[in-house]
Amino acid sequence: MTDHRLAMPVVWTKDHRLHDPAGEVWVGVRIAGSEVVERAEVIRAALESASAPFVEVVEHGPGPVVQVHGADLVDYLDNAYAGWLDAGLDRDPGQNRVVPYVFPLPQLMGGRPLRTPVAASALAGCFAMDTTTSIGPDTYRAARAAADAALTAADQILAGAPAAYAACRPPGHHAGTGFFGGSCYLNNAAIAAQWLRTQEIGSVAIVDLDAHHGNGTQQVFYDRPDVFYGSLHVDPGAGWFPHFVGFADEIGDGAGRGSNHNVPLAPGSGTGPWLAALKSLLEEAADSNPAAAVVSLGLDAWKDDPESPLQVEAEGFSRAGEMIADLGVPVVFVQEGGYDLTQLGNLVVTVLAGFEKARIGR
Ligand code: SP5
Ligand code: ZN
Repeated sequence: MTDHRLAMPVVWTKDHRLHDPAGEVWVGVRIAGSEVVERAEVIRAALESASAPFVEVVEHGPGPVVQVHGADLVDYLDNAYAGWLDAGLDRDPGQNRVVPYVFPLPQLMGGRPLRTPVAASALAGCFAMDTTTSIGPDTYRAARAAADAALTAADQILAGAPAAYAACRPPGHHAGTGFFGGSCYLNNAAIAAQWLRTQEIGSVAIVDLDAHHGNGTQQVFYDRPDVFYGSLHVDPGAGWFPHFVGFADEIGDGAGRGSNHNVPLAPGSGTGPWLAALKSLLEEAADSNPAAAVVSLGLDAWKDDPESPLQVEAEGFSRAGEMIADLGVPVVFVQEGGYDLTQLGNLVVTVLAGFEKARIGR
């Protein structure tokens, strides 16, 4: 643990507590799950220990959210739990969270337009990419608070801060324009990046350090040249979430061709290969000539994280912060995954401290 005192503004909200997934349904079984309330609490404790200046969350309303997500997804997230209760599914069969069971796969639909299903149980499958990302009574309010935290951090750099951190929970990078999943509901990093764009800041580079590929962020910006997306993550082709997306040949489409860069890493990869991949991503990000960067700060590449087989050590996270500083542009750090509750807070501070130490004297 570092003794560095953090200077950058940090945004944290107690409203994350409104979202308690109560475990996750994985391979049909409700398991404890890793995306727990305590995650944001250990992060807060570590930021306090590092004397970081806390900034109040500013509500931005739904406007910046629907710049990224379809109104149908946003309405669904807002109303899904009420619809679930109306259908009585909490009493029979006794499921107190929204969990999908049937999915309108493209090959099922045969190109026909999706009809909105009457059953609440079926509606969930129109928006969810997996069964693990349950919706509870106030999940939507917590997700909106997380987006507001990211937006508030973005406002800090617009006001001249060299960097700001948002302790977003639930995380966001798996959620796309019209779907949610992977413990994510609204894509906080994408919402912050798009917000920076609408404030006429010039192009934005998103660098995603989470151990999993940010399939949602990639999808949101896939055909756009004005927002670069780069991610290093455990190889989905080696059997890891999100399984279907995150391969090296996904380079963007149309005008966005060349603005997407994935570096899949073999399970077991440690600090050396992880930093080498980050270096190449940051070089590509710099080539896009960004005016600002958004870092999707997952800490689950940590060697003891229960959700990823990557083996990155603490020094790697410190060095990552330094390398991000070398981009030389303002940075919004947005919290994503990270599930080792004993180290998560320390690792967040390690990255941010690495960044600040490298920026001293600039
Ligand atoms: C934000 C983020 O890091 N999302 C990652 C979600 C990955 N979820 C995959 C679910 C796999 C179930 N995990 C079982 C772990 C047993 N140790
Ligand atoms: Zn992750």
